[in-house]
Amino acid sequence: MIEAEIDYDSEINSVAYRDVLLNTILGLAMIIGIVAILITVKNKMEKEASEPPGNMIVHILWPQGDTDVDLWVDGPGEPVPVGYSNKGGLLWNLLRDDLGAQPDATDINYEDAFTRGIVGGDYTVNVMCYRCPQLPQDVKVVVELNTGEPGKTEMKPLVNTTVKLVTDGQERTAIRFKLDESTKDIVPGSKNSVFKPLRSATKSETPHGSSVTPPYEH
Ligand SMILES: [Ca+2]
Repeated sequence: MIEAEIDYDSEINSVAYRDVLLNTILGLAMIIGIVAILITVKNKMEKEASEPPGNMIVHILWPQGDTDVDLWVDGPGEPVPVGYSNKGGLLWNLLRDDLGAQPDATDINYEDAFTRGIVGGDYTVNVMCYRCPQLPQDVKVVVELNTGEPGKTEMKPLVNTTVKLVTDGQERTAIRFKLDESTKDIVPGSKNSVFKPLRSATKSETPHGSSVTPPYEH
């Protein structure tokens, strides 16, 4: 009886084909998995980037140039007004102190401050010419409130005004108002700009650029 001749070449080719196919499928699965992870991370980062880091938000913006304007804010329960020498309070945080054209990634001059939570009570927003070689300086002041549920952003505009600073060292009150915690809005008739000094109310009179690290902040 003659045994059937085994086709070893065909067997080897078949095994090699299965290996290649398996590796290809595994490779594709890995690529799909990595792409899915990257898309998830990207969406998470975009979501986090679009959410403001607080509830009440104050932006000040002044013209390009080597001019150092400061934002000062005060609110209910804040023991000491928040500004460049006291960046973190109980209610407010100043995000950064813009020094003008000194070490800066962009030509834009702006400062922002944020509250943690929506707290009813009296608020004050001041601007000050710390170093203004060019005068006058028109400082745009915008106040917004994020009223969205946690994780959602729903911005409500509260104030949009411009303050003219005419002398070096001048501090002016841009806006004062009372916030109603239940309506999440300004109490009608409470807006005014009667001057209330904030910088002089701080315990520290740290001069700009003198004592705080990193060196580009003060
Ligand atoms: Ca400043």
